[in-house]
Amino acid sequence: MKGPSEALLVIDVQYDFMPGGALPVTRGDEVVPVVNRLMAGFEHVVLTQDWHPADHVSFAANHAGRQPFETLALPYGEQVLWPLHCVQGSAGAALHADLEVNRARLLIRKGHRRDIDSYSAFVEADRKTSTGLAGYLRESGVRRVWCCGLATDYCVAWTALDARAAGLDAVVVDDACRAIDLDGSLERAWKDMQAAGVGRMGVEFSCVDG
Ligand code: VGL
Ligand code: ZN
Repeated sequence: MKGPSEALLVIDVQYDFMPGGALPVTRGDEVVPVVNRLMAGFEHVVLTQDWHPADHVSFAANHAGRQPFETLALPYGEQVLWPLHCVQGSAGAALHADLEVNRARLLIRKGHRRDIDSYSAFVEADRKTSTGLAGYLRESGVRRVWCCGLATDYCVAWTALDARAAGLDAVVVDDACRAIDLDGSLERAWKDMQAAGVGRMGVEFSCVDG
């Protein structure tokens, strides 16, 4: 069992990211049993939930003439425009029913401000607004986070990079994630994570005690 200085961050295991969802991640459903198995090895589990208002700035439908997967220049930088997804309270925003949510101590909802997207569980896309997660983990004595869930190249990668920026050790459990992979985004994400000192591990090794 991983002890009090380690936390598992389970990112966005929600129906809209599953096959058939609004922003489907290929084979995204396959992570559910893997994540459950990982969770069993951690006393400290944190979940995140992408949680947007219907008029959110990241939705292509809220910008006249714009299509999903185009990019748009916003005051805080370039934003990918997404299909409507994870709207607060919708069925698609719900966490997967088979995910063992009762193991979690904390659930962080992100992307809830209309004008700012948030891939990262730590800092929103303006790179200024904090979710409070770094402070929570610090006050809880956590020094290393293990990241899994959806999607590898967006919310998982940004979370792992921000964990490093917050002074935490970070590991991504590769086979407990699936990617969107838009225009080479997956390869870029791994390069950035490697450069930032994010570890990459398989679930078998991650389940080994210590
Ligand atoms: C995500 C795109 C938009 C994710 C969330 O969870 O990776 N990606 N919102
Ligand atoms: Zn989103």
